[in-house]
Amino acid sequence: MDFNKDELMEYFLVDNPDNVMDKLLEFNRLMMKYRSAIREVTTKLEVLNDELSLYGNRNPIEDIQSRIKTPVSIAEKLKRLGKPVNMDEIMENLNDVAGIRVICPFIQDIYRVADMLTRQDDITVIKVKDYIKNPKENGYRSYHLIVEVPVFFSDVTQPMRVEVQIRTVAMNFWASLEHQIRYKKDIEDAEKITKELKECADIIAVTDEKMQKLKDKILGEMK
Ligand code: 0O2
Repeated sequence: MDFNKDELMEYFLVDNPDNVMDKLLEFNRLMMKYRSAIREVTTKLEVLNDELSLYGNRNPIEDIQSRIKTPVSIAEKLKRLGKPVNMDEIMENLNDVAGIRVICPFIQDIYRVADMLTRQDDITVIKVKDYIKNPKENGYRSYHLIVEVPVFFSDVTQPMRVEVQIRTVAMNFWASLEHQIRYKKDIEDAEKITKELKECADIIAVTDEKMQKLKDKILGEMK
């Protein structure tokens, strides 16, 4: 991607060349806060995984990945929302600056982990999108939560928002490949490709259901 100087200044939230350093420091501080929020939520998930693995002899969480949105994506999303690009607008309008992806073996694990996380006293649920019960038109399946978690800094306790996407290994397989080849891209023969990707998503969903049933049969529903 090529950016001119004005775009670069805007993307890094610098509104005046005289305060570049101040703005960069402020931006870094905000990103540090989001990274801290990721750590808080990740630790909660790791604790749940450790505890549940003691009872069930298997891990309900296979992997936890996280990322902070890049400055360019932050600025582009604010622009898409018709908002000015500055720090206050980030905190106010963006729910996914801090993102955590939780990969579970089975569909049941997703709801168990989501339920146990959201029942914790210091977690506030801001939004839930169940793209498993209500898949997107293109076949995308995943359970999305926006949560707020208090983070304790030296001088203040701040509620920070984190997007948590929870999905099975199979859903993640589809979403990762679809993201690489299709999501948000203009492509030729889009209709046929969209149909084929949807077919793959549906096959994967049936497989997930079957694997869940096999697991219940062999290990029991509570494990
Ligand atoms: P990236 O590049 O992954 O960061 P909202 O602001 O919550 O009302 P939004 O942001 O559209 O609306 O939320 P939604 O629908 O919950 O989607 C958020 C994220 O889910 C996306 O982030 C993707 O990571 C993922 N996602 C949603 N739909 C699809 C899809 O069809 N395919 C794939 N592969 N991923 C999807 P970003 O920021 O759009 O993208």
